Amino acid sequence: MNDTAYFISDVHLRIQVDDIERERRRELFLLMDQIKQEQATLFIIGDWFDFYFEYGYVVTRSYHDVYAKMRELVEAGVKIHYFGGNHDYWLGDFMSHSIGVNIYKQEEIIEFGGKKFYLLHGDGLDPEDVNYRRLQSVIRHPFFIWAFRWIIHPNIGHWVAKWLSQRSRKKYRQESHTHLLNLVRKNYSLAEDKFAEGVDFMITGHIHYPKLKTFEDKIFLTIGDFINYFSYGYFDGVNLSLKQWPVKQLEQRELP
Ligand SMILES: [Mn+2]
Repeated sequence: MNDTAYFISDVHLRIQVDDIERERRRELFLLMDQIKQEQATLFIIGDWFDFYFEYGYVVTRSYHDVYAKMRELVEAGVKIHYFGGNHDYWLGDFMSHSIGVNIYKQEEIIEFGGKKFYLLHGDGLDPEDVNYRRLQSVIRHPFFIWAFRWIIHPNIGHWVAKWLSQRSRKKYRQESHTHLLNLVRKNYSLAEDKFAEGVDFMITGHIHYPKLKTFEDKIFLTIGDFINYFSYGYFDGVNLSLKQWPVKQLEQRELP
């Protein structure tokens, strides 16, 4: 173990595995191999999975290779810290005990390599997004989770998830850079509050728009995604930077 770390978010690993998804996983696993070789720490900043729910004895079969890869890293001594996003908030025992990942359901300040990292996926940060906040309080309510687990058949749960994810994908493609950059900027005042409290780096995801902004010696980073940008945060023990994983057979957008 050393003081280097990778920050990945918004991979949105899909329930439906097609050729593009297989290629995306191949690239992700190469990046994970690099993390393993480097004996770095992996921070997942939410929406690693497009849909994630544990039903006691049952887990989603489309992710079996991903579970195995995560386990491989853990067994090789890599620490994985996994912050739930709006798509994979329902992390449970399987992830923490069977895979051996540290799970976080809320924002957290983590000290690593002598620095303070303020980490969170970043959904629900926009105070104007009243609808989302309302939805969030329903789908994270213990009663909803209980009902989803014990009343709705897992296949139906997954169909609903697939349908919802196709809808949000369509909506996503229509969003302009100006709009996304505005969403990013809304986080700056929170970042500055945290910096005043002694935090060195604030790292989020969710917006799918990679952006690193320096505030004197502090840094705000929103990671981007592993769908269009294949971007990630890298901490070398001293500095935090925004990088891109060079994919071979997939389209890759340049950093904005
Ligand atoms: Mn998200």
